[in-house]
Amino acid sequence: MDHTEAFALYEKEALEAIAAAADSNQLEAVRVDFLGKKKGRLKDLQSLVGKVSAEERPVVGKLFNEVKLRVSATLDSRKSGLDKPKTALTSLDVTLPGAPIAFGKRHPLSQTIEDFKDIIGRFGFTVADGPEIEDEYHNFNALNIPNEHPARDPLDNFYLATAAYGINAGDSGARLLRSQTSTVQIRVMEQTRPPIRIVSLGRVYRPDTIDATHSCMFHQMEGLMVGEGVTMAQLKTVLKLFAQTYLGEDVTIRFRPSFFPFTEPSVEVDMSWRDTWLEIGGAGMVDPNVLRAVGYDPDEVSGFAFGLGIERFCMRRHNITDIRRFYENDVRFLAQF
Ligand code: FA5
Repeated sequence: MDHTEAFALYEKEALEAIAAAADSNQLEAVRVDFLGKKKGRLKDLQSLVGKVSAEERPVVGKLFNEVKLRVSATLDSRKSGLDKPKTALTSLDVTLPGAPIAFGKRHPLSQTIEDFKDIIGRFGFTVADGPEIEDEYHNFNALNIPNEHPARDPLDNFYLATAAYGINAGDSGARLLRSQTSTVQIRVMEQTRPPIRIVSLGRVYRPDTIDATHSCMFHQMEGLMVGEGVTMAQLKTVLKLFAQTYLGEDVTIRFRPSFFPFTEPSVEVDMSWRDTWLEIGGAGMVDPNVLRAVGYDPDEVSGFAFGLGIERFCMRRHNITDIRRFYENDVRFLAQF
């Protein structure tokens, strides 16, 4: 047997023996046998190196070292495997007292959404849902926002590359991330006859400049009530009572005349906070054009609608002065709620 064959045989047998060792005692015996320095198989192998010619010796010596290293590395890794504690199942002592586990918490915005559903549910509103990727008809046209309206400007919206959404031939419409939850008003009215009393809570997207009260993704609660004789006085009552229930009796709500294409008359709603006012939503009486677009007769039914910024309510309730805290995922912040 020449030295190449001897090295190969040694390595093969060593690796087999390492794999076959059932415990660390057996593995130690394998180590002594194959890697022991004083006597054993490694010594025999080393003597082969001494027998080759002076020219061959450097090459054969290198081979010897490589084989030795591979065997000892395999042995070390097997040893650390055997040293590991047994699996949790076999070592679990069920009689030991339990260790306290820190429970996770819902995100403050998720908590607010649940609170909103609970409060507004007591006013008789049920929850409806709608897609975050919208077509232009539901985000604009049906809401009385015509083609030339500045709100449709691509710079003020997140339009999507339509090819990515597999738009069918014949459907040339653009798609965008909805800029308001008012889209759900239309989707609900298309499917339902009055009376209607729904809310829809979810994310909306706008390329707004980010600051302490603005984000490019935020949450709104849309509300819609349609039926015979629905009035602006009811709208104001619902919003005032809702805000006071969530924020406390001390909050003052103010209504400012405003304009939305899909309501007439329209108002902006502000809440008192930190000696000033912060806008919390828009609202108004559903525009007759919107009622007609979904096949309702504005002479028979009227309605009110509102869209509230969920972040801003949550900020006031918990005295959070920067909206960006909600999205930073800092557990030190989140764990407080
Ligand atoms: C609207 O989005 C209308 N759809 C509301 C509406 C619904 C009017 C139904 C009439 C009838 P507005 O753009 O004002 O309106 O947004 C409503 C609320 O969302 C704001 O008052 C504010 O509380 C919140 N909001 C708006 N932009 C941001 C933003 N960038 N970051 C955080 N909150 C925002």
